Amino acid sequence: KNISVIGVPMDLGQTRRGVDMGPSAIRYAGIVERIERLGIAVQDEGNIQIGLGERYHTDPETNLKNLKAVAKGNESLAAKVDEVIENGRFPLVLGGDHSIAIGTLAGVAKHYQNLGVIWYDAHGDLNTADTSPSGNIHGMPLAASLGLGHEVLTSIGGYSPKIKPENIVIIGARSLDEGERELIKEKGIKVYTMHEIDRLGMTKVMEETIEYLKSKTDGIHLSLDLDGLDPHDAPGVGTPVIGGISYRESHLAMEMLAEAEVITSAEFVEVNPILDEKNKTATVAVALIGSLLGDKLL
Ligand code: DIR
Ligand code: MN
Ligand code: MN
Ligand code: MN
Repeated sequence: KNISVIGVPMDLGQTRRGVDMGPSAIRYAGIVERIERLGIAVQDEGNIQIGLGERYHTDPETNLKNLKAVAKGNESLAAKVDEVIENGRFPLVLGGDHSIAIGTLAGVAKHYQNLGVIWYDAHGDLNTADTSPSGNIHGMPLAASLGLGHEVLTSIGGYSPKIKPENIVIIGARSLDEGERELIKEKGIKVYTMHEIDRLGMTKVMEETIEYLKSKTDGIHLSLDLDGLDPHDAPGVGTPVIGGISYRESHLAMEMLAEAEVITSAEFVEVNPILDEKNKTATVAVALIGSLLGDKLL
């Protein structure tokens, strides 16, 4: 399938500067060339425009940071992703902070009855304005896509909800807020924490994940937050958490998804070259995308 790369220089979903340069860093690390080397046709669609307005504005009523600007960027992204899929192409979205998953999913989910989502992340991203300790919208995209939280976020793309709790698998969780834990239990969301990854091994985790989603979904979106990986392998992220998934395990996960031929859209987020070591994290992102798209040594 032909791939469209969409850059989203969004940094307003959190407060650390530099993650808006994530798409540039991933391009610099050779994403387009990597995909071309696989013999796959790829088009770089450029970046979604993200406004500078309202930077550092906290809504006094809801405690949400930069709500309007985050919502506006996500509306543009949703429209672009929708157009790409409409044209029969595979959207590969490059962040930017994880708040952009709201727009990506808004553009993707309207094309599916039962979209599955693999959320590869140290965090649950299941906060709402009421439960968030930070007010940062990058901690809320999975909740917003479930239809939970501020209406400005849940209504992006003009419909809600985008996804169902039983079609989600979270992989790599090791930092969850109280409200997120309650929501996971209440909705019965499937989560492989680092504990399960250690105990079962990544092979079993991915076999189970694919088995769990494959039968009941008509497409699967991969939302990969680079902080799902251990900071040793992916140091260029805004909210690193020790004890994460290794580079090797992540490669294996991507290769198993490629073999199963189940992924219909993907995004790689939270690459922050300012916090990185010689663009290591963007380079890891490119390598993982290569494996996800079927790269094999032999
Ligand atoms: C935290 C951090 N749970 C929050 N979330 C992050 O602010 O809601 N998500 N870093 O990727
Ligand atoms: Mn995240
Ligand atoms: Mn995260
Ligand atoms: Mn490999």
